[in-house]
Amino acid sequence: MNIREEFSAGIQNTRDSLYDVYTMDLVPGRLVPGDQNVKWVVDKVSDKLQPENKVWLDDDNIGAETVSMFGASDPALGVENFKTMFDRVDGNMFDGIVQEGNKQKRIFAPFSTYMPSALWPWQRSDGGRYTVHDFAEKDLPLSEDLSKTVAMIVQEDLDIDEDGVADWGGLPMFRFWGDPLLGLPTTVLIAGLMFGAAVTFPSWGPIVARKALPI
Ligand SMILES: [Ca+2]
Repeated sequence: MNIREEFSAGIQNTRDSLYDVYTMDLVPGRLVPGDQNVKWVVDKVSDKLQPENKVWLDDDNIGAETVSMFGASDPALGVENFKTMFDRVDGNMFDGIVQEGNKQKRIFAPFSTYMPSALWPWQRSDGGRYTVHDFAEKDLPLSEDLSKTVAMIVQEDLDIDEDGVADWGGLPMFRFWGDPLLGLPTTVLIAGLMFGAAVTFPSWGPIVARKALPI
């Protein structure tokens, strides 16, 4: 069993244990009347503590869909490139909003929006760019009961695309950490390359400098 399988098995065990506790019968007559369990209590409380409906909205005018690499003969070249896109959105680090009642909260999305396609490791099954908006609507790997409990504890509406299943984008502060999380692999890669270049610089720097400079 490799480390990844061990990790998956550990998570599965934890989830199973949580579910066992969740559905375990309480002792009748002490805390609650009859044969009831934690789930029953949670259902009672959650009915009283329904969080406000939350909706995730992408901004059609700010689009990661437009980040692509064009060949010199591509008719799109000159129509939209990195610079024109930056100009168009005015260097905006946000894309879309989360609507919660009357409140609107902006979604932090610089990596999904600006990272060049060649460096972006995420792709949708239809070949499109997988952004923080796709990630937000991805279902959480939790049972319906556990999702309900988590929603009650964090006081958040977890089902942001309103299909009846809790989503990653419903988790607290996801609008801030979802996009950086997607950008992490590329950030680590670039940081590693820069570190490698820096530590090996003494061996190749002077050679390049001698070749490049007229001295
Ligand atoms: Ca959902």
